[in-house]
Amino acid sequence: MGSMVEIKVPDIGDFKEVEVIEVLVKPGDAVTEEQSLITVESDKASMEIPSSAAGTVKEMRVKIGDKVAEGTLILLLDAEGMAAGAPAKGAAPAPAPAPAPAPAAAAVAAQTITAPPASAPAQAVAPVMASGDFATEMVERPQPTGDEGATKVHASPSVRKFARELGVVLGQVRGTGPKGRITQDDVREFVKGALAGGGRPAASAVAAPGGGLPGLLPWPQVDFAKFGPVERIEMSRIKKLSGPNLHRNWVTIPHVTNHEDADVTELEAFRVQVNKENEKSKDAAKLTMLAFLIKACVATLKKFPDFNASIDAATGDAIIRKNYWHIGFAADTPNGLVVPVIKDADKKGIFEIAAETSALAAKARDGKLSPADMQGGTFSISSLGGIGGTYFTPIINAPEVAILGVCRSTMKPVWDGKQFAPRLILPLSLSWDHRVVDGASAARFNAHLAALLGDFRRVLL
Ligand code: CAO
Repeated sequence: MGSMVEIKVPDIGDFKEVEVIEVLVKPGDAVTEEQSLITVESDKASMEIPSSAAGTVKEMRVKIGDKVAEGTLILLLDAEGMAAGAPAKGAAPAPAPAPAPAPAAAAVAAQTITAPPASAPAQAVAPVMASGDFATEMVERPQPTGDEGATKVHASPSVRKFARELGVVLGQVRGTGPKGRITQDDVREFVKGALAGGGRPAASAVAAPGGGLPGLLPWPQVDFAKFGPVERIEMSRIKKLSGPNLHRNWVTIPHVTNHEDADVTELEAFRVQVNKENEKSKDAAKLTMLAFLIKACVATLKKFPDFNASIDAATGDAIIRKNYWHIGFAADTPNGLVVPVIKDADKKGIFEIAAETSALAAKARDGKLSPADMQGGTFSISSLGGIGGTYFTPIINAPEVAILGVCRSTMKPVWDGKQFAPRLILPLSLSWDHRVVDGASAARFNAHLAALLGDFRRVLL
């Protein structure tokens, strides 16, 4: 048996009095911590207010159309696993008395909990995590997310997320909520209608490649079984989540990829030698090329800060440079691609980075990465060096603006001015967002990175 807690509107920044436009739960519903409870809207933005505790909704204290402000009681929650009086996560340090409790609530030990502040910036994260694992997501209207097709639509973050999960282009859905707002039921009805046929091919209902873009043909509907035996394999959860994110990034970011060769002859010899020296040591992690690459990328990003940046999603007209260097690396797992992040790579040594990448890669393969392991990246590296290949064009991991693809180093004859000498050449491929950087800076970035890898002492300069 839990205790009764009050969930209130947290500090919502500049929004003094906002209207409740959606109530996402009802009495009797079980809610998890951080699950969205209501959507509020000002004249500029809509925002979901999450729960700061898990439990069962006992009583709603707001309805659609109510005006709320910081401190307004949203609902009473029969919280799970909390002794009465124990502070919940996100609780105000000194619980204030519940304002005018309803008789039913007054009978129990009411406890005030303020939902976590909604001011933390919503951030798209690594592919598998993108599309809304954040409880609170600010949506400026009109918001050019690209998932609406050509039409501006009016929908809350949870409805947008729901539509994205189903691959529905919101621009094609008719909203029946207040002021034409699209509700979850509208999306559901749209999908039902599309699946039932209704004279409309299902492919036009879902965001098949090019969905919502004018002039593009619907995705071909082919009965493959007519031509031979087939097998249908459900995509893994990771693939289902990462696919739409990769698709959005590939379609919406003007990618360009610059290729470069780095001469890593000395660096590889050094790496092999250190690993040999530490062969018998239990403490020293095995040094990997990836760890050196992460360190060299941080040094290069410091010199070219626009590559360690994001477009200001709220306005679209500013670049946010990040003064921290969290480097994501693509990890291949049996279930698909994930991108764990080495936080503060600038502050870590190469042994530490090597140990951390191998621990995170192992965690990824076991499917045990936590959302925190994959958040906050500022730049990514996708290394296929252990597998092979020459060059490729990696897809930028939005909202980052660049990604480095690395292939397998091979011995090549390189002209040294007098003769061809055998050198170990590492192929680098940098994809970058042409809205933020340009080809000249990308070429300089690559040249600098290659120079650092060619003589790693330069990283210290
Ligand atoms: N050139 C030549 N050899 C390389 C190399 C390179 N660029 N990079 C790694 N290798 C070698 C390593 O030295 C190692 O050899 P030894 O065992 O003899 O020392 C071997 O290849 C295996 O390395 P690894 O790939 O297991 O380890 P890593 O630290 O280099 O990479 C990780 C770790 C997580 C990046 C890797 O396991 C992985 O998942 N790579 C795939 C990433 C991916 O899928 N990207 C595509 C994204 S787009 O779909």
